Amino acid sequence: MATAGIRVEGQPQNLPADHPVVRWVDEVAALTTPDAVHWCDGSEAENARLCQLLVDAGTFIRLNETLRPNSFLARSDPSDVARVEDRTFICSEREEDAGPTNNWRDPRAMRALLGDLFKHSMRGRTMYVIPFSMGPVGSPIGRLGIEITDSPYVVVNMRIMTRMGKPAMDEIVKTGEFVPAIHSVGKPLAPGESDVAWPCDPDTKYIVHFPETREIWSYGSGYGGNALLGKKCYALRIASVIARDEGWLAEHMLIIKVTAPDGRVKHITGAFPSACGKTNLAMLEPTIPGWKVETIGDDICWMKFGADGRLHAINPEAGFFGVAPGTSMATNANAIRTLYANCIYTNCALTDDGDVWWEGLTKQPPAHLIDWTGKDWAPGSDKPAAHANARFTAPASQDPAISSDWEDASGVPIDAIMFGGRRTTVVPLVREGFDWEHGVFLGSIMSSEMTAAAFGTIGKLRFDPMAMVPFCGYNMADYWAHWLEIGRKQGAKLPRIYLVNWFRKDAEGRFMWPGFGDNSRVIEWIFGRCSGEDDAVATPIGLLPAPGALDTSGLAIDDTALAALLAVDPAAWVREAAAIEEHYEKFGSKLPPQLAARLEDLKRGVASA
Ligand code: SAT
Ligand code: MN
Repeated sequence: MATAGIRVEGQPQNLPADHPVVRWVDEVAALTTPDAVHWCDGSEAENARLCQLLVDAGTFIRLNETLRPNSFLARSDPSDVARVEDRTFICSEREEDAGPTNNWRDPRAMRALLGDLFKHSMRGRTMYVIPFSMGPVGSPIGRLGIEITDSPYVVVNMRIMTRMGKPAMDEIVKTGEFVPAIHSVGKPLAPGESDVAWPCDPDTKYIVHFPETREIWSYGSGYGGNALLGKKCYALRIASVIARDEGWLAEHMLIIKVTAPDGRVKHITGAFPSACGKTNLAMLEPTIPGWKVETIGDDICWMKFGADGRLHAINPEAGFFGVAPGTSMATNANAIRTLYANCIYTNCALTDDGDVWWEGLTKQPPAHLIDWTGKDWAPGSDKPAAHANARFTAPASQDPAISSDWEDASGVPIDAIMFGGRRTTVVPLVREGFDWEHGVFLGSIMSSEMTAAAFGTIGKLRFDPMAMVPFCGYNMADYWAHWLEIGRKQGAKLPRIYLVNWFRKDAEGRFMWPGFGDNSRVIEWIFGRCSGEDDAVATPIGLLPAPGALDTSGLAIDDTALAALLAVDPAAWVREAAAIEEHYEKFGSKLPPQLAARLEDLKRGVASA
């Protein structure tokens, strides 16, 4: 190795010294100057050793072995609690290839800046080399990566979230293909300097993507998608670019398998912005008798055409990095059951008997807790005990609702795609696109109302097309063009596309639709449509359930509310169309003409309705 003097552990025997992986690891070590390099094999023994190391360092608290076997709680630095979208960069050669929804920096300038930031950034630490596979190892839809990190917390999380270790490295040696991802918490240690429990750089963070060379560099944060680089950075931002170039789709979608009472099966994906209950929907327990929903994925979906002309999907991840607050036996029993053991909790509260707690887990909070900042907490406190973005990292295999085909290497054939925003007005409970192109139009106009007073724009629409605004690695308008291109593939048997909205409110501000398990009623209608049922009515905004088509038996919902959930108010849609036009204007001449034409159709349709 060029990095003479550095202790090296676990370098794979089958890796020739001149292999590109070895050269790259040497280069990164020469730049970041760690004390040691550890090549991860993903074994139980390695994991146990790292978890103990994290306990000894004060990063992890081992939870009660009876209540939560082999589980740990971490508390982050209060400045490092979520993804940092304003510090996320797409450094394409040309600015127009990043587009108006991404932060762009010149790649040369960014490389120079990163070179300075990463210089000696791992001093005093161990540099871990994490080989991983997104998707089952060897899957024709999956892909390989290597994350280099100075955070053992990242290693043990990556082991849950991806297929990490020796089998992935063997595949990398065999194929020579991998996306390189470099991560540093940005807190080098001077000789003799003692570490903190959650090292990070509170002032400087960079989450950087080079789409042309398919590289990821992340500096300054140890949290979630900033640091677990297989997730948003690779599986969405870089993979969306690869997918564009290769003719497939990398999407921010859950994947479910739905089984009807008569045994017929359909697979459905769903794209929803953050905080719309994606994990809940992925683990849904239907309220309509005889129906079954099983989980394939809760966050990311990679879809490729199979020989049958259909889109086949895999979940590239192996775990759930779910929002803990609000998760309970009432809202998501399967998630709670998934958490019985072998999980990592971050920024949850700690109970006196060594268990975790978060707002919503139980109706009554415990009488005493240690909150996510490590301070005593009692009910009535003006601050929540768990951080609002507290997370669990849980193996997907522990989900009792996991589908038997969730690791099918060739993917599951997709019948329907759902898009959904969070709209209290105007947008109906569900509608179907007239065709693929109109479905892409529906995805491109997905929006939510801004609720945070901090934005000073309550009620203003925020458009989040396909729930991909924070995750598309290239120009969003080119991404729409790619979706349209997918629809033109010769011999394609395309999924139907839906736009759903669980969040309508009445004049009193009450939710009009019960949501959760009752969303199975909408899924049942979609299932029927995909089986050729003719129970929709055409409106200017799409195909809506015909009267009586939605099964509401046993639901306490009156006819007026149901009618309102499925109504099209022309005046409101004229205003909506104006907002869509403004949203589209950001993309200038890149906007695909097909989408502009669909907007004109909508305007014409609602004007004469
Ligand atoms: O932190 S993650 O990017 O993994 C989750 C999220 O913010 O959506
Ligand atoms: Mn997500």
